[in-house]
Amino acid sequence: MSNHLFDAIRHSIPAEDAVFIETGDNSTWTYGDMLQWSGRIAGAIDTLGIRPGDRVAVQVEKSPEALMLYLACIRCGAVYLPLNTAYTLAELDYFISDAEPRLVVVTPKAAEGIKAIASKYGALVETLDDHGGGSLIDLAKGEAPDFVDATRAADDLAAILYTSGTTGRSKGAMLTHDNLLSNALTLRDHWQFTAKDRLIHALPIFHTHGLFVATNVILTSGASMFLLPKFDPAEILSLMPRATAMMGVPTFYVRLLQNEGLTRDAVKTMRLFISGSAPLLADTHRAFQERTGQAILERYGMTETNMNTSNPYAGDRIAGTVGFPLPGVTVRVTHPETGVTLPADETGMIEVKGPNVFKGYWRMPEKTKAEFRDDGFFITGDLGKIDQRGYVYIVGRGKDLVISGGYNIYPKEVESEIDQLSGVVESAVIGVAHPDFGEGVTAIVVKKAGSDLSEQAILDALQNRLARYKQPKQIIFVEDLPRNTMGKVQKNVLREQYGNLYAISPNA
Ligand code: MLC
Ligand code: AMP
Repeated sequence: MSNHLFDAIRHSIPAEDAVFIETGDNSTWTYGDMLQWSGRIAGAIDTLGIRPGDRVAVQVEKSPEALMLYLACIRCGAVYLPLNTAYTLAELDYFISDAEPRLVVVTPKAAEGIKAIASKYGALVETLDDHGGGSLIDLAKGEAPDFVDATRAADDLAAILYTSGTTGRSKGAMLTHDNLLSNALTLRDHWQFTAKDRLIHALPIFHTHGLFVATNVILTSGASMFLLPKFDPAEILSLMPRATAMMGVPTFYVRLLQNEGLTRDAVKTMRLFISGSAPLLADTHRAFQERTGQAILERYGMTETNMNTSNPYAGDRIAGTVGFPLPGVTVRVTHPETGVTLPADETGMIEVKGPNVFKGYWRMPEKTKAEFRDDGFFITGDLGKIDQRGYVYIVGRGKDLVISGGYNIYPKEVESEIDQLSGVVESAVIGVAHPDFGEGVTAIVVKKAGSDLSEQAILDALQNRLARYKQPKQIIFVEDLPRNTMGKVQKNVLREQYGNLYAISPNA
């Protein structure tokens, strides 16, 4: 009997009284607490009748208990399905209808709205609040701490994470126990994490970065982390003298640089700053190194593949590159149409193969097939090149995607919502360079003749339809959208035209 991922986590525990989590308000969770509470919650889930392979959808605030719920799902064999706390009810309806979870765990304030949706699909609803209370925890308190883990093989599903689709609705990326474990072990070794490390964890825990990269690396190292509810530069700077590492999106580094407290002295216990999820500007990399003496280590990954490449731990961390393929991962650059592998320094489609690559999209065999080559390589949709030394560069995107503060937004989804409004002929949503978020979602809208639709009216209409981070930072009205001879909207022309909309500050 073995549980592929959780057995490895157990095996990495240095001692039951070793610290796993410290929160901003100084409460401490040991590894023994982790075993007990993930066990009790696993027991509660099991008592509710959830069986291995059933999905458990979770939309809760970040807390130690929320991480225990993730681990509980792994232990009882349920498939963990985390959802962004910013999603509106309209967005949640789709995820619940598509994934058909047996159980949905939400905050008490969201419970009423969710119950109406969950009942349509026969799902149970339990709650977990921001302070570690709620109906699920009440059930867990009545359970024994020594849950017997469900047997799960390497290829069994551990999680489904939804990623937005370039066309139509979001797709659920199916991640197996071994996708998560193999990547965590590779990263642990590559970045030299040990039980002595203490990570600053200020990322959300509903995405690959905060949930798998950060949490699983800490668990498989037997290390500890400061689990912070959100990114707050002052709090992070005050914790830094007790920490050794931080993982963040580029916006973290841009905002830290705006703080005078970021000095060489402030980071003297820190051995590693990691950035990913969006491009880190070479200027930010240089400014950070000048200020702190430390070179940010940039890596590249995605929901479907976990982490693919990383700059070296020892060796040149080159600004503007995402480093080398990780051990066990093969990366190639191909001609986007023919699939033929291109020589060094030529730009094409980045393709990836390895134990990190997901099993496919949930109930979408055709979409899965379309994104894999016959020899098993996954087509990432990112355009890049590999130089003579083997460093990988991401130079653009073959997919129409905006990345804002590390969150992905598919323009098509925003355009569909805007185009439905009366008074709108059509719209084009683009990402425009933004000093804080990297890219700012921007909508270019053509109104019907005589319509008095305003920017505010459009934003108001989107309020309950789209998560806040997907909503345009600016809306621009135009007479026509630029089109090529095939009639396709030329987004590159729009990106150029509005490139200076959010003036970039010199140190951004
Ligand atoms: C918040 N807002 C955003 C936003 N985050 N708008 C656009 N893009 C974002 N990312 C909105 C808020 O709703 C608010 O709206 C306004 O912007 C300002 O909010 P804020 O208080 O400044 O935002 P904050 O809470 O500080 O969040 C910013 C952030 C956060 C960058 C810290 O977005 C974040 O933690 N991002 C990390 C995302 C992440 O983990 N990505 C990993 C994906 S996995 P208003 O108007 O109401 O005030 C992946 C694979 C891989 O990509 O390789 O890792
Ligand atoms: P997601 O679907 O949220 O997992 O986002 C994955 C996408 O984020 C990738 O396909 C890339 O486009 C982008 N990404 C992740 N890391 C980096 C990076 N270091 N540099 C540039 N883009 C990145």
